[in-house]
Amino acid sequence: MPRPTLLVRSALVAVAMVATLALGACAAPAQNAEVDPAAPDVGIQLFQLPWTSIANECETTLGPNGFAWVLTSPPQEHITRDEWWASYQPVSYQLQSRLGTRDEFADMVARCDAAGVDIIADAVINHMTGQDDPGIGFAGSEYAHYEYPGLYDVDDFHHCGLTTYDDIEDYTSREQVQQCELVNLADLDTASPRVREQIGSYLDDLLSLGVAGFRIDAAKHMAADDVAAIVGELPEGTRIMSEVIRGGGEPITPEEYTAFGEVFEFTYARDLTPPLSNGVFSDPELGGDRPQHVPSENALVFVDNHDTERGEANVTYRDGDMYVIANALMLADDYGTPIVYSGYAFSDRDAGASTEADGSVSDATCAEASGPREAYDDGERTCVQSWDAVIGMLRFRAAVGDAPRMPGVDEGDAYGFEREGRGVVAVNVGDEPVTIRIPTSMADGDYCDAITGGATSGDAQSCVGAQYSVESGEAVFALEPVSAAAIHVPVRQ
Ligand code: LM2
Ligand code: CA
Repeated sequence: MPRPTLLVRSALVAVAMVATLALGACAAPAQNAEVDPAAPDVGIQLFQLPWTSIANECETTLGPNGFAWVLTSPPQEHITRDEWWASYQPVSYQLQSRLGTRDEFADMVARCDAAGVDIIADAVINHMTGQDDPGIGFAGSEYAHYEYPGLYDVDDFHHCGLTTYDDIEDYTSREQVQQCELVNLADLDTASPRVREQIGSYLDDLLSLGVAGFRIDAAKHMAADDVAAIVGELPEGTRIMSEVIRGGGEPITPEEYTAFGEVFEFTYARDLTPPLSNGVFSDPELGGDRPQHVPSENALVFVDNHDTERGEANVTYRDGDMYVIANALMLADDYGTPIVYSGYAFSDRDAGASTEADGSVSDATCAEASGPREAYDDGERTCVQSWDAVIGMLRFRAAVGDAPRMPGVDEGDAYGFEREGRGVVAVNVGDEPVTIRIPTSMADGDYCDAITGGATSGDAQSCVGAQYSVESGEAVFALEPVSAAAIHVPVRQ
């Protein structure tokens, strides 16, 4: 679908070109033929952001800057509690939550679609709330186990003896992982035709509003055959993103869930981030699929998400420039489909997003943000989708397309690699400046740094931020401590 913003952008480009020529700024290297941009593929998880705010983000930031899709928080009616994780305790399949109403959800999908951005809804279908106090909840609603009596695999409820979240990782058998109650949540019997039908009509309802697909929450806790049967009834082309945490010694593997869609590849961040603290980089398996990972076409890769930023993630918004580096390396890579994460600052792991007096989550805008802050107040949005570096790396990705990732160069605490003939990325994770030279078949000449703002026009003629050169087949980057740089061939708007 053509994007309404294209015309506006071309007009801006034309103005910028005239201005640049008038100023006599250096011209782009003539040898580089322009390449057609790769189709946008990068997603953004907008954690606990209300539907009306997401709609605005699509129009102002996500569409114009080339994000392809948004992962929302769960839209289902949920228990009334302040913690963010109330969203993961649904009480019904009505689209009414503290993130917005059904009408607001529908409006968001339509407006994002018009901006060229797909909506992926987080579908909590493994369980309903385990909370049994019918006095709490949205007015006029009942708890699911009252609303849908008989949906549960009652026999499987309490025999596991697991009571805390940490216990999940201690499951040892398939039965425990898939049929036992997850942290006291009422596990649905997803093998039952009636349950499948009920879940299917919920997903159909979301599709009728125009969503492009679903994150399948807690997919690991449902047999792959059950998920396959449920999503197999959905229209062809529905995107399915299963959350299957890869665990050491776990009986359930992400590979079981790739037959019907993509999976979140948790191993990716576990490999990507340790070198950021020890400066010891080594190339992943290049030129194909990676060991210990699902095939690239099935892989969703991320630096962190709402769970890992509260747990295993080595790098989060708190790490400022190092977080930028992690995102830059991910977005420069040729493996998987990246999903960038954008949440809010917290010091209490349970703290929900800021709310209004009526309990609904407050609207927020990211129009002003351009990079990480030194410090955040609790509740402040991180706005990663608006960071210059992230937006610059989306342009880098559009420019490099499917060019292969070349062998990396390691220089002290710096590291970088070329996407053959189209772009080069370099990072310095140490506390000393480093100059790193990376062989490239890009034409000699000067290039604008995508991390610090790119070019004022689509033709890379005048740089907003830093400029780096390619000399005699080497891209040369003089990098300050904890910084990143990325250059690429010009890309058509
Ligand atoms: C997920 N993926 O598989 C979500 O990404 C994750 O955020 C969810 O956990 C989990 N699965 C269930 O959907 C979150 C949160 C938990 C929270 C649950 C349920 O990380 O801490 O558990 O949502 O709201 C909470 C309490 C826990 C309690 C449980 C049941 O933290 O102590 O268990 O509710 O009342 C006694
Ligand atoms: Ca289950």
